[in-house]
Amino acid sequence: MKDQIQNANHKNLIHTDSFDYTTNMLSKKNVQIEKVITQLIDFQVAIPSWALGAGGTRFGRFGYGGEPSTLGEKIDDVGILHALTGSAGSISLHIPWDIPSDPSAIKERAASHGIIFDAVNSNTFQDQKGQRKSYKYGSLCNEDAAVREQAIAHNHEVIKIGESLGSKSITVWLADGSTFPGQASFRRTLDHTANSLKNIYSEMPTDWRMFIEYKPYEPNFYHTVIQDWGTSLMLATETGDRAHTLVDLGHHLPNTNIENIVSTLIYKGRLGGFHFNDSKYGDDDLTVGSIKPYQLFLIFNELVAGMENNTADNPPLAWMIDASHNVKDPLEDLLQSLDAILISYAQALLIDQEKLKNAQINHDVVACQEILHEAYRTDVRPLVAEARKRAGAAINPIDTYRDLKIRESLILKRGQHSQATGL
Ligand code: PSV
Ligand code: MN
Repeated sequence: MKDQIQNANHKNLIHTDSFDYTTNMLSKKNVQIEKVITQLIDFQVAIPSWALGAGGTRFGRFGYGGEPSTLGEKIDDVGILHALTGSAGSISLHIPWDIPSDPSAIKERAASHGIIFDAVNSNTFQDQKGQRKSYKYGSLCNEDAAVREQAIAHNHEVIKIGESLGSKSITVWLADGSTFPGQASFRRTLDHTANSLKNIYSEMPTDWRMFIEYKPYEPNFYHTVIQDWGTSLMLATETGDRAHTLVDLGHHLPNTNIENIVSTLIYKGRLGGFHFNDSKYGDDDLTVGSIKPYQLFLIFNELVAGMENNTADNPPLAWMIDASHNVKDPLEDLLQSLDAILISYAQALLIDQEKLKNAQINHDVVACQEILHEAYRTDVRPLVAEARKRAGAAINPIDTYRDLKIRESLILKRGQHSQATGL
């Protein structure tokens, strides 16, 4: 595949000209282009094992031919994404959807694509076949100690599976909460959750980190135990030094200032990672950058500035895409998301942080806005393409994916009706 990608790159007649133009223009503005390109090459985003098949809504699911039906095939698909972009170098597994039956064989298969294992995700939001206790009324928060113990044991098991693959973190997302007023005690469910998280943490290897994800509603519609970043931060702080808040872009009420949250969490050294997606209304899980690209840019501005002024020693961030839906080829969709992430990151890297700081100190509001727009309105796509090219990946991943007829060959190999595990 590497050779085919290089052949496709040779046929691209526009890239060199547009890269030359961009380099010329940006170097006159004192941008350190080589530094930006290196940062883009180094930026790696994890692909979730559950986004490789067609997603669905609660009303239906429309399959896409050639979906991966085993964990090995999912890893091969991430391999395709990584070969085309150079920036999808890890996979994040959801357990029990993707339990490896032979961890060392799976590890080897991933290594053959240059892929490592990112955070493992536990699942106590669904009941599994043969499960002793039900999570219908919550898991780590449940009033019944036996349910909590089962959910804690599952998280310990997930950590063990992660260890066998070389993962270094666990992401805990809880659906726990209540759907009607009065159904549950806010205080007791929070208390049970705090104790359960501490228990999970106590058995985590010392070089592991725990990411605590928050979400305001869904599947519960009245109250969610970890409803917002404040609750997540409070729990992370109580749980231990290696517990952090995870921000999923779709897990906010409309118009929430997510960039402000990001900045505050880095300021406190407690931002663990990110789930990228986009949304119009709720947790829509749409392609990154498809609805609010300016918001994504503003978030990256805070990430870049925050990590450059990392006074609270925030550890390196874990990046993951958490999006899937019904109407696009899932691999093309992920290619679009990866591109959108790198474009926003590149734009944020162009912001003259020193100039912005001075304008802020001088209360020059117009200049502040102009500085941001100067970066946001720059067409950075040639820089992102150059980073991919230098990483041995495709200048234009989607065109190359289509030219190489990758979906067609996956359908030939796996059939029209193969179905990926997951939601
Ligand atoms: C929940 O909405 C979430 O964002 C969590 O990260 C889950 O693990 C993931 O989606 C998959 O359902
Ligand atoms: Mn998520």
